[in-house]
Amino acid sequence: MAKLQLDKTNFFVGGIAVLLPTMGILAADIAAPGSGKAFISSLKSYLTNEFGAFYMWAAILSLIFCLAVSFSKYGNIVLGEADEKPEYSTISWVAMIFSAGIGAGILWGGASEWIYYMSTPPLGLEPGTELAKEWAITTGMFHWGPSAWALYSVCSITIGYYYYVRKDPVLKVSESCKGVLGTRAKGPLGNVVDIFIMIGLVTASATSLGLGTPVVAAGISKVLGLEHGTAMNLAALAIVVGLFTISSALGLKKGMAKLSNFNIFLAIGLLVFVLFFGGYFLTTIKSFTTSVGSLVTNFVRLSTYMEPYAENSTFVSDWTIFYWAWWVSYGPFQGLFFAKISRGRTIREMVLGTLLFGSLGTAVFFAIFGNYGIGLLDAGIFDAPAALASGQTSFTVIIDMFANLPLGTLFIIGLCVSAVVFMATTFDAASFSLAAMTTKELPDGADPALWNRLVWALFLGIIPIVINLIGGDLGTIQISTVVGGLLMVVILGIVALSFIKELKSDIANGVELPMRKK
Ligand code: NM2
Repeated sequence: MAKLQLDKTNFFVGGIAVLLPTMGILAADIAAPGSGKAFISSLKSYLTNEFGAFYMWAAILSLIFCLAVSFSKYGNIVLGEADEKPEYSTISWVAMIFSAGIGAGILWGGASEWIYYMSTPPLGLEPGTELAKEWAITTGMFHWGPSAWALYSVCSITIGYYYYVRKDPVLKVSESCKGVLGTRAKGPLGNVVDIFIMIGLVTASATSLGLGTPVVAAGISKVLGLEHGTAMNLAALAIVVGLFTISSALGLKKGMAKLSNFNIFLAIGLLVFVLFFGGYFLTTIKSFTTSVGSLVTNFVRLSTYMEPYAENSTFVSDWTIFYWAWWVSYGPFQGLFFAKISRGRTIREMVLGTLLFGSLGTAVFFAIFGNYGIGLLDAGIFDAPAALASGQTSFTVIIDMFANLPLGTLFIIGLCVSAVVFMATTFDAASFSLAAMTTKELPDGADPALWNRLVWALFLGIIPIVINLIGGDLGTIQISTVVGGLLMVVILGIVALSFIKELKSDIANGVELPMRKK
């Protein structure tokens, strides 16, 4: 096999773009304790305030784009040959979309977001009321709902088109900007796009790790009766990085894939357990029904809600904007994967399947975990909002909440295992993509160099470590994603336009498109 060449520009500029600001913040914080966190929080309010509408429109337009393409006659374009059957059965396709598309974030979000939403609700609702509870579940479903999955799908449409219709496999996502950038996609402009995408991916993964590791750390602390603090967080991070490093060094790619399949069963097991043994089965079913309905009726309101006259509320910037930034940053990476596994499906099936099944799956987490928490609150067993308000972190609150389950300790161990596996597979896939983007020509099916992947794995760990060292909280974790997402929104626009341009030119040139015959 030909020797792989490092793409030096992407590697060094990308690496420096990730390391320099992170280390700068750490150094400033060491020089003047507290300054790192303060800087981050002012940067976050600046960006979410000045560019908030930009993120909001990115989500709205992505969803419109996905629906318009799906319902147009070009939704019938088959990703493959016109008469091709899907490569994977629908069930395994949905499972793959789900296990790739979400991670440890949903374990944290499903279990804890309702507390924030209920205590500081959107739409000027009175905190803690019946209506606030109802909306707490609905809001979670919204932030992990169709607009979110559309931010992934924009990339999978364009990449799928290049891959299967143009038969021009995209290995670096910058190549999916060819329609707009032309041959420049291979020059310095391509490097800029790649580096933006790399920053997005690093920051998005940093958020997944930054939210996932403390859940594991809090779980271990609870089970072993130790104190949950920075040291424990760093230990949990070390476990995840260690697991990932060993498995990549030993070349356990298959092992990782198996682990990730097993994790889907584990996650379903955790959900089923809480649903049936948590004690709030009926409320959960009713709440699921209510909130799905409420999401449908209020979808436009939530999608455009920016609280322009709110005086003290930071709901939209803390949540909606943060979420869109988080999802969009994962977009190219997920889009590539979704396109690859959708061979033999039409664009319509791929997109609507992702939007529908993705949203339903996440909705189930919010309904089940959220209603367990609300149930405990209403029954006077465990007051999660009060625990959070008293200064406890969301991570220990989640663990204390689940400790009330029958076989609570066992459940917490299961939750931690699931979070560790979710994170290790995120590490594996993200470091793989980052290494692929910093390799010049990577033949289809070849793996980038191991050292390159390990360097990126290390970089992925650095942001969460620094956040821990400067005593970061949820807001600190969110910021890197907000920055990364801003760059990605620009790329997403170019990716969507590229698809339109390529399709138009193919139609004008009379190319026979592989359409599914009815
Ligand atoms: N998204 C889906 O940790 C995770 O769950 C990874 C997060 C972008 C919010 C995905």
